[in-house]
Amino acid sequence: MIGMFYLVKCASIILICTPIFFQIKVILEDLYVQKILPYHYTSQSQELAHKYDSSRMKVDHLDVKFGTNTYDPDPFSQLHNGNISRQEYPQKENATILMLVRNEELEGALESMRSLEDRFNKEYHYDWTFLNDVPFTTAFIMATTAMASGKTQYGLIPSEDWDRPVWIEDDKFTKCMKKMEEEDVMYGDSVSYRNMCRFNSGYFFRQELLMDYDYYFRVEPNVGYFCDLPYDPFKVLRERKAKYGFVISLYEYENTIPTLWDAVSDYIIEDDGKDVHMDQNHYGFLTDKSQIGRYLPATESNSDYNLCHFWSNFEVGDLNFFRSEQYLNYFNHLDSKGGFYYERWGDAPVHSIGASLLLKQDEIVHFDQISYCHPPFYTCPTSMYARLDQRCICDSENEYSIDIKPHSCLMRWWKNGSGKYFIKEG
Ligand SMILES: Nc1nc2c(ncn2[C@@H]2O[C@H](COP(=O)(O)OP(=O)(O)O)[C@@H](O)[C@H]2O)c(=O)[nH]1
Ligand SMILES: *[C@@H]1O[C@H](CO)[C@@H](O)[C@H](O)[C@H]1NC(C)=O
Ligand SMILES: *[C@@H]1O[C@H](CO)[C@@H](O)[C@H](O)[C@H]1NC(C)=O
Ligand SMILES: *[C@@H]1O[C@H](CO)[C@@H](O)[C@H](O)[C@H]1NC(C)=O
Ligand SMILES: [Mg+2]
Repeated sequence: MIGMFYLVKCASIILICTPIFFQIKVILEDLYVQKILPYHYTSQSQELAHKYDSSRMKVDHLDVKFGTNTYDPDPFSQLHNGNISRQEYPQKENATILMLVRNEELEGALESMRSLEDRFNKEYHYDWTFLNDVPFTTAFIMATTAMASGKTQYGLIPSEDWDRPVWIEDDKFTKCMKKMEEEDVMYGDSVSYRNMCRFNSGYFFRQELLMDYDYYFRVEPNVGYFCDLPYDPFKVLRERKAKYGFVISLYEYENTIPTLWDAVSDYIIEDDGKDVHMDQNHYGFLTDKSQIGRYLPATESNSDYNLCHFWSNFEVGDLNFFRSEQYLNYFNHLDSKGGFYYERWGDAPVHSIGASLLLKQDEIVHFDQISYCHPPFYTCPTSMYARLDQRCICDSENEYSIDIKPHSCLMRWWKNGSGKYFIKEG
């Protein structure tokens, strides 16, 4: 009976990429903690489990890698003599993997890390940078450092880069948020989600820890990579002189951004051709609404914007682009309208519109052979040989495989963006 439930649950979960381990853990906790074992057992073992934390949980042991599971209360004592050097990959780019994450998402963070390490980073040892609006716990730091093949660093986001600015009016904000909640807007009732979106739109690239790098690779907790990466995406950007790379493109929910396009149009008029060069950019990708094959745009929009955006939970980008005066002007213009709070503007449309307006066409790339999953959607190479060659674990014909589904903007990218080509073939 339990086995049956477990199997059914796993089978449905495998389709998307929510870590199976997490599901199992929840089920086990349910069974053992709440239903079978009396409470005092768990509290006793909790106590025991944490008895030696003060000597074990030390951040200064961080350059040590665990080789085995160990019960030694001080597993570092013999190892920690300061000479554990990791092999450097010869052609490493000036880049870091970047995760904004909450302490309570540790397991999801590890799941994502394990996947990216296996599929890519174990060969390269790129640094991992973690950002948080509250201090990371020692447990978080230790576990993520043990999972990383590269250096890890942890940054605390200053309040002025994260929290609601004082010029957002309290009453108006509360009223707008309430309205969005009533209208069932996705994350419409969340203040922290708004902070996160504004941070990702205008502040992540200003964090001190990122000043030392040219490129970043954004990773979220609970994502996965279904195939070996066939190339170093940082190197692809550098060699092509590109500034932004994506894998999935979708239509945005218009009710999160009712006036975003007004703000953008305003910005374009004000810019007056200084930074926005219509003859070289991807304005057509943002505005074309024609039928593609059998498909009209999946969502009707009330402005010229067709709602297409790069799904920004995956991004590989050039930090210098975001740090540029051009992008900052664009961001400041949008920010001044208050839509990050009075509405619920996401960083995905903000990055996508910014990149599409300010970058030249060949400065944005679609990473065609990177198989990526953020529930509920994923991409998977359609070529069987690519799937074998890259040890893929995905089905390109499944309903969640998004590339050529009606709610994907990829076909529109092929038509009105940079066209269709294969990165490996140049
Ligand atoms: N530190 C921190 N990270 C957050 C917060 N809210 C969201 N995030 C991170 O921001 C990213 C996007 O959040 P997520 O919940 O995945 O949103 P979704 O993918 O749009 O459903 C993830 O990397 C989260 O870990 C927050 O309040 N604090
Ligand atoms: C660390 O190991 C390397 C290579 O084995 C050696 O060349 C180096 O001298 C060692 N450094 C220390 C501080 O022991
Ligand atoms: C890496 O990038 C940063 C930011 O652009 C720059 O300051 C630094 O000099 C670069 N490092 C190397 C080794 O090129
Ligand atoms: C999109 O591409 C098609 C085909 O090349 C072209 O006819 C159309 O004008 C483009 N749309 C925009 C808005 O640029
Ligand atoms: Mg997410």
